[in-house]
Amino acid sequence: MINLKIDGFDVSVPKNTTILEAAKQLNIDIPTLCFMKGINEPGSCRVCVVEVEGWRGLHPACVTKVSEGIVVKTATSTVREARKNILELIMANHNRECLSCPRNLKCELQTLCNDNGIDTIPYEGKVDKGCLDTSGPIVRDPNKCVLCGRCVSVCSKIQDVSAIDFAFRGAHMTVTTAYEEGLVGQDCINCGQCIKICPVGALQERDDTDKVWKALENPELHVVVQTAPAVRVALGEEFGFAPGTNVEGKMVTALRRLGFNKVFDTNFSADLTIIEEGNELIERIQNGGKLPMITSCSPGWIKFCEHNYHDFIENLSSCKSPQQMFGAIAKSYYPVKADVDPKSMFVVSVMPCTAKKYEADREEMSVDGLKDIDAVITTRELAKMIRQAGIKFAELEDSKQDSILGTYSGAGTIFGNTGGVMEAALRTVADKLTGKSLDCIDYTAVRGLEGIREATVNIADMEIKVAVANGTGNASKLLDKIRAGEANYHFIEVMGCEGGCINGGGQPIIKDKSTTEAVKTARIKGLYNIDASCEKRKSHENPEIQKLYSEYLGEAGGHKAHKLLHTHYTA
Ligand code: HC1
Ligand code: SF4
Repeated sequence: MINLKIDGFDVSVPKNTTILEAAKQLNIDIPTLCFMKGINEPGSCRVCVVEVEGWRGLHPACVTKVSEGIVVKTATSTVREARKNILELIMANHNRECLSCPRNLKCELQTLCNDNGIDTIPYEGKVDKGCLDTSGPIVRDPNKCVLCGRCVSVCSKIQDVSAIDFAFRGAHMTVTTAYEEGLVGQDCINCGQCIKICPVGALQERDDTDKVWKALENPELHVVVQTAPAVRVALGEEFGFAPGTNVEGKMVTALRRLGFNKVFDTNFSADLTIIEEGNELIERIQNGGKLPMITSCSPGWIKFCEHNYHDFIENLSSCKSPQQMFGAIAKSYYPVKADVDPKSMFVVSVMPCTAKKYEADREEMSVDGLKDIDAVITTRELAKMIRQAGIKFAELEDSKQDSILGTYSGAGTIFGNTGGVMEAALRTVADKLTGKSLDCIDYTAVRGLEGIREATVNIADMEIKVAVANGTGNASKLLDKIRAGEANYHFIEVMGCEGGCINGGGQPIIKDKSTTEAVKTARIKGLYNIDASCEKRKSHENPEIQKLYSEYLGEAGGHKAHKLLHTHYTA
């Protein structure tokens, strides 16, 4: 252990610990704009500078390792002056339109400036870094970028995409795409992980709330909404609830108050996905189909596969995602039952995911010329609409989703967690293959936050080998092993974001990034708690799903199901 003193207090930490980490042990929070443990550790912003007695100059705490006996000071007048100066320099080259910035009040730079007494900007010299990139669901504003490099790191190291990088030098340095073209034409998978990690408002999702308001105000339209599994355990964070709190009942009430004709649930169509996907898996296993079958509900993952693992396209399940299945059913079965013209249907999704905006606009995602989904808003955008409508969310009473696309099982709920789609599928596949209703339905081996998890499940005397990957960087590692002949499976679940949809790019911004893992864990627990409390915990036991098949679809994997619920990828 290394012994040192920070701000007059003794602390002992292991060798190779940084001063920043050592200070945390004493509950001293040294500010930084660029540092993200394990992801981005460049020491570039210099906001974390500290003094060390006997050492010349100031030292960035995030990259300076402790040594025996050193005496560190984190808030002397020299340090405070330097920190202020650094922030003033950053602000001199920053678009300071805070009031109209989507990150207003959740901006790390704004907080640092407040905390460090920045009241004027003594320097001039703003350099124009180019236009707003509005080419796709991810909007980039180079004039708000503080060059911390977090987005570059998450995109390359975690997602294995590298759609953005530093370019140019000195005052002209910027984070941009290849040839400075729009993100939409790049390898970008629209996952939005760069938005979540950005300390300022340089990255945000395309705002589709106006589109939804207009539809709600149009008396010619029948506007229905679906909410993804992971939204209900995160939306509350926007209104002061602890991460993981299940605010489903209040969310449904709020959506009714906003004026939606019907409030439905993506959990319903997640159950539907399991019926189709489970059936497809059994068929592939029994009839020598392409294995491993890989889940297809995460649109960031699909785009990643199309760009980088083209040889696995046939492994993808032909099932549309629950978002898209919902839209197809909302514009076919529902209009028949509700006596509504399918052409007057306007289907809105509330998703934790920015890539869902892209998925809804894909050419494949329509039936007979009708788009499955008309507008997608994120959890953050829904919170904004609720605030715009003056709804006091925390005070709302609970209410329940509408029938006939609003009932769900626990299996549909856990889709939002990494491993959840796999577990939901196994619950149904095991019952189908054994012809029994099994009691053992908690497949804990596929739960957790590890990047890749593997298990072998014995069902009806068959050893079914499964794997779960979360974050496209982990998907790369897994698929590379398969390519090299070092691993093989029957069934793989891939989710584009680490942790699954609970950590999607459209979820509430976690302002204190050091709590990210705890927030993810709380949201995951929130969904498993809902699952445990559900009366039905298997997708095939959902009575509304049973009715949909008996009244309308016929057989799982049948002609009608194929037309509405399946697709194929060719890119
Ligand atoms: Fe997801 Fe899915 S789990 S992809 O994360 O399969 O977005 O929550 O809605 O479609 O159900 C997202 C979540 C979501 C789909 C489902
Ligand atoms: Fe990279 Fe995802 Fe951001 Fe695209 S959305 S730039 S893939 S992190």
